[in-house]
Amino acid sequence: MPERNFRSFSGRSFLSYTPIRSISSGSSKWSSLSPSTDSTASWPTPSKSLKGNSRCPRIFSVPGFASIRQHASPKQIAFVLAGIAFLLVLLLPAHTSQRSSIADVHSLGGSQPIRAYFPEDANKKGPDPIRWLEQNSNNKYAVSKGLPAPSLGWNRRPKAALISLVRNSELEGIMQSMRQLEFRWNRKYQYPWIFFNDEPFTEEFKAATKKLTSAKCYYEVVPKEHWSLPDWIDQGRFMNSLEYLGTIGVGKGWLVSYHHMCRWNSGFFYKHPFLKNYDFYWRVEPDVHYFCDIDYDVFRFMRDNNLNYGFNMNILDDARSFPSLWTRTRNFAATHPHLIHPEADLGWLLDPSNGGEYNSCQFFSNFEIGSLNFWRDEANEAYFDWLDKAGGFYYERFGDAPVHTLSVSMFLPKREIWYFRDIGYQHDINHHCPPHREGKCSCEPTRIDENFYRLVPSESTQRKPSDTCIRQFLGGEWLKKKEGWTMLGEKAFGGDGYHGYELVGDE
Ligand SMILES: Nc1nc2c(ncn2[C@@H]2O[C@H](COP(=O)(O)OP(=O)(O)OP(=O)(O)O)[C@@H](O)[C@H]2O)c(=O)[nH]1
Ligand SMILES: [Mg+2]
Repeated sequence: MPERNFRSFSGRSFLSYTPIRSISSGSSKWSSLSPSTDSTASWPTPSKSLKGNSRCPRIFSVPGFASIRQHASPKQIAFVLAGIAFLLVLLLPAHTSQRSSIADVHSLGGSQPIRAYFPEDANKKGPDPIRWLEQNSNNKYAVSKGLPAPSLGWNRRPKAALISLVRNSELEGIMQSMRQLEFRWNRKYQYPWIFFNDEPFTEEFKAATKKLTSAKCYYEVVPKEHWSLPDWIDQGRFMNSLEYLGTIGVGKGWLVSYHHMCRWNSGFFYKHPFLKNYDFYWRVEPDVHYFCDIDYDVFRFMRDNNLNYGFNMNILDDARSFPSLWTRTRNFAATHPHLIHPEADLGWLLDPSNGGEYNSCQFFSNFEIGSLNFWRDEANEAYFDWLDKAGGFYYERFGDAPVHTLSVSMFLPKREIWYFRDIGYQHDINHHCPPHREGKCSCEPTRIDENFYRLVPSESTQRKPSDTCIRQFLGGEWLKKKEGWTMLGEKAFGGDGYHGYELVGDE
């Protein structure tokens, strides 16, 4: 029996001050720094220095410095002091929360982070994200007004940004998303916003978005070669598929721009030259909602815990948009076994009741917090190229959500994927609201299985897997059914067949 993969928080405050230790200036430590040449001739005597000689600052009159002064020139001492100051800057924690007016107690309350089940020994490897949350969900790294967090040193801020692909015409929508994310999180952390567009942003767009944040905003145009039909695509065949996807009603599949967008989000956004020096991103779409206060630095969380991908909804996609995706992925895996991560777990994406085919589960990628370096890695690049050369972004409607999901699952171990259950979020008809975050969210908590098949049209004959996507991903106890329950029995009484679980998800 696997252990439960979640832990509860106690109600105590995790706020802790780290006193800065004083640095010893004992002469014995300094003697090794003494210069071999005698430079005392150009240096004032101790008696003079005590009287405050202008060439000898008062600090040097501290006992112990006298002997240093005899052996070191002012230049050398200044050099050493500058070195110490530099080290102090590096070692100082890069946060200013204690001076901030923001609540300084950890605020997860009864909220329980859930980790996917993976073997116990893998669990022991590396850092513990749950402990990290216990210690840092008090706005610890919040940036105080007028005091930007230092970006040097071991504790430096991650190079990270909020990124959004958006049209000029979606200004109202992106303003709505920004207002909520700024209020819930970024006003405290002030990560920059980077907006991308396939054409230049208007002055109106720039002025209106800048007004909503005190963080920096950047406006970037997508290079033409990242947003146009590649030369290996047969235009006639593409036009036919647009018509076909339109006829059968696959979401926006008839729009040329939609195909460019899915391809860009799958394999190009992380190649944009402006992102070259960034390591992490949070993807934001227009017209989405963020319901809950987020009281920790999500980018530090990702970095400090070696996490490479974060999601908050894991749901079924409409399988008609990618008929050949699984066959092509399977062929890729078979021909590139060396690129598959040794601890990768694709099991949760395969449907045993359907010959081990892809079950169409996907991380709903309009919400994504991830590592740019993961996408830039050789394995993902080879996979994207494989799909791209096959034309799947144009002859079908390969979405960035299933493509990202398959990539993440092939090239990362599960312990590097994080379920941001605590971040309440809505994209159109799908919404997620965490339980037990009383006073922190403006939404009604949802079931863990809430959005499972909402993207699949009700008339669709698409086969649904026997367990919901999020439970297949989490595994372990999340799959256990109540004794005596059967799917058929539940359906006979009008249920949808997904209410037999022992763990309801509001624990
Ligand atoms: N600049 C630009 N952005 C686009 C274009 N097409 C889509 N986007 C952006 O890409 C993201 C996804 O596009 P959506 O049309 O919302 O696609 P979706 O989320 O699958 O569809 P909905 O469920 O209708 O929201 C959004 O941030 C859009 O603003 C385009 O042609 N140009
Ligand atoms: Mg959208």
